[in-house]
Formats: sequence, structure tokens, C-alpha cells
Amino acid sequence: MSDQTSPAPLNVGLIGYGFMGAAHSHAWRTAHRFFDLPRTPVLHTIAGRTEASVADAAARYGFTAHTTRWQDLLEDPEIDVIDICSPGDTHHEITLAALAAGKHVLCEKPLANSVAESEEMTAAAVAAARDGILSLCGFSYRRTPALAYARQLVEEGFVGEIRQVRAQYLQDWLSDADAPMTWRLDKDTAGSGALGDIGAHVIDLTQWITGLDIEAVSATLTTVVPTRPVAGSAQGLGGKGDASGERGRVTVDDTALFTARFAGGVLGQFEATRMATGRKNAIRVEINGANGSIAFDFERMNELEIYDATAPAGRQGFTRVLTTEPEHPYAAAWWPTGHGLGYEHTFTHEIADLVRAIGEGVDPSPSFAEALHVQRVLAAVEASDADGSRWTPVDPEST
Ligand code: SOE
Repeated sequence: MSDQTSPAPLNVGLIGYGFMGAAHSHAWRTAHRFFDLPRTPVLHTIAGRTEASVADAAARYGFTAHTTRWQDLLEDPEIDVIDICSPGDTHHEITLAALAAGKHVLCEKPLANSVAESEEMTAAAVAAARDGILSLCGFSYRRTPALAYARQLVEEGFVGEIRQVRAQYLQDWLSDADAPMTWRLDKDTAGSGALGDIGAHVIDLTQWITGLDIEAVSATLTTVVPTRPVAGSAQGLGGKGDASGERGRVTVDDTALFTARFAGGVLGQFEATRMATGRKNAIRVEINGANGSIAFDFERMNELEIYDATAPAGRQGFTRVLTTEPEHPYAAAWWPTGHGLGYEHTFTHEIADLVRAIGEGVDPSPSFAEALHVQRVLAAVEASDADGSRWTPVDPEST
């Protein structure tokens, strides 16, 4: 007997069964169990390139069906949402086709591999939104309670006038020079290296938290390890390559360093690298303002450090706030006080927000337009590096 009170199903077609496919599947499965949502996500069909792997993923992640043709998802009238977790070079084609087929789209970051592709996707998303078809770009870290709380504090004026921004995204899964080649090291597939893969996150986060757009950059990119073993055993993101075998050329940056000028002239210092030995997933954001500061490190994702410069002199100092309390964004839906959340919850929050937006018919954020601005910053960083680190404007009209 059907449950008359259950919200209507929202059928999900997901493309890609790697790390992101697993994270999104978990979120689609979990979101309605912890958040009250207007629709109930159903893991309908998963698409992937290799039959055996996609069949395994369907069984593991809980999808009813699987296919090796992503087009099948678009042709299936039962499917409501297309979730794109495949590499960057596929985003443009799949998104345009999915929107044309009348499907809502969740597209992983970065939005695409070029500004031109992102512009087309954004135009298509804006047009589709007029018919109630919605799009979201997957900058999932916005949904970390501590970072959402940081934005709230900035909005409330806790730091006062923003004076300086510091942002790093540090990983080390490529610090072994014999870690094997992967699609993430191929420019044609991934678009760029550390810059677009992880730098894009801190570009998005700092703009979102401060409410200020980046207007110009001066950048340096470098590829520290120019070739890597083609064969090897992948493990997590890295793994061990066959050091005695053939090596392939790395065509993306390993490290991206840049200074950014935000609207109003605020300066920010950015660092994105997958070579920071010992740093596993350190997303560090610090905002310094006239009245105070906030500082965050994803390796301690349940904490936010805040500094109140208006407190009496003898009592000043950074305070560690545990962002696990019902007062903090998203936290009330989970565990009792102090029990903490993990990486996977950021995706669950993303899905909960997307399903709410679909239910209410309102545009979710980050929109493709916001993701396009991130893409323009990435392009300006690459252009600046190619031009001897010259200050390069983030041109809203450039392609
Ligand atoms: C690899 O560096 C990666 O998987 C990124 O692509 C993700 O966006 C980030 O969440 C974790 O690291």
C-alpha cells in the first residue's frame, strides 16, 4: 500500500561512478532521511563508461538501473534530475542536452573546461529556468556548517570592513613523483590542474563569504613533476605508478599561486596545490576585517576560529567555536550537541538545498552564472601566468 503522506519522488539519473559519483549517491540516498524535503529522491539510473564497473556501482550505491549510455538518462521520461559527476570535458555537452530534454541539472565543479563553454551553459540554464528547469553547480564546501556560518558572520558585520583575504587549498596526493597518471593531469580532460580542481573551490568560497567578486589577478603556475608512470595501481586519488615503465606527460599545473584584487580593492592571497606533503585536504580561509577576523581549516571542519577586535584588550584572542550546535547552519538536522559532521555531509546539504529549490521552484545557488564567474577567474589566472604574472583583469565579456 502506498504511503499517501510521502512527498512525490524525484528520480535521479547520475553520470559517473568515481569518487564524486559515490559522494553524490550517498547524499541523494541520505538527504530526505535527515531533512524535511518537498520531494523524495530516488536513485533511478546510473550511467558510466564500463559495463562491469557501472553495474557494480549501481549495486553498491543503490541505483535501480544502470547504463553505459548517458543519453539513456535524458531519453527516459521518468528521470527528473541529471547529476553530472564525470570529468570536466563532458560537462558542456551533457548539460546542454539535459536542459534541452527538460531535466534539472546538478553539474560538478568546475562548471566546464573553458569560459566559452561555461557561457553557453549559463545561457541555457537561464533560458531553462524560465520553464522551471533548475541548475546548480557543485561547489559543495559552501555547505560546510562552519563556512556557511562564516558567511553569516560576515553578513552580520562581525568582521566589519574587510581588509584582507587569505585562502589555500592544500592536498598531497601528487607529492610522490611516481604516483600514476590520471585524467586529472590531462588538460584536455580536466581543463586545468590544481587551479581548477581545488583552486576553484577557494575562489568560490572567498567570493561567497565576503560577497565580493574577484576583479583582477597576478598569477604563477607550475608543473613540478612533468611526467608520470602511465601504468600503476590507483589508490584513492593517488596511488603507486610503475616507475620502471612508460611515462606520460602531465599537461596541467601542479601548483597555482596568485594574488587577487576583489571589488573595492581588497587583496587576497591564494594557493592551490596537490604537492603539499602532509596536507590532506586543508582548505584554509582567513578573512581579516576592521572589527575582527575569521579563520577556518577543513582538516578541522567542525571548528571556526573567530577574533573579536572590539573585545576589551585583555580578553582578545582567537576563540575556537564548535560549529556543531543547532544554532549553526545545517547542524540541527543531525546529531546531538558536539557530535560533529564529515566531508560527506557537505554533499547531503547540497542535495537537500537543491531538492528544496526544485520543490519551491526557486533558483538554487551556486547558479551557473556564479560558477561562470569562477571560470573567468580561472581563465584570468592562466592568462596572467602566460604573460609573466602581469596583473590581468577578470573580464566579464571575455570568452
Ligand atoms: C581532488 O583533488 C578532489 O577530489 C576534488 O576534485 C574535489 O572537488 C575535492 O572535494 C576533493 O579533492
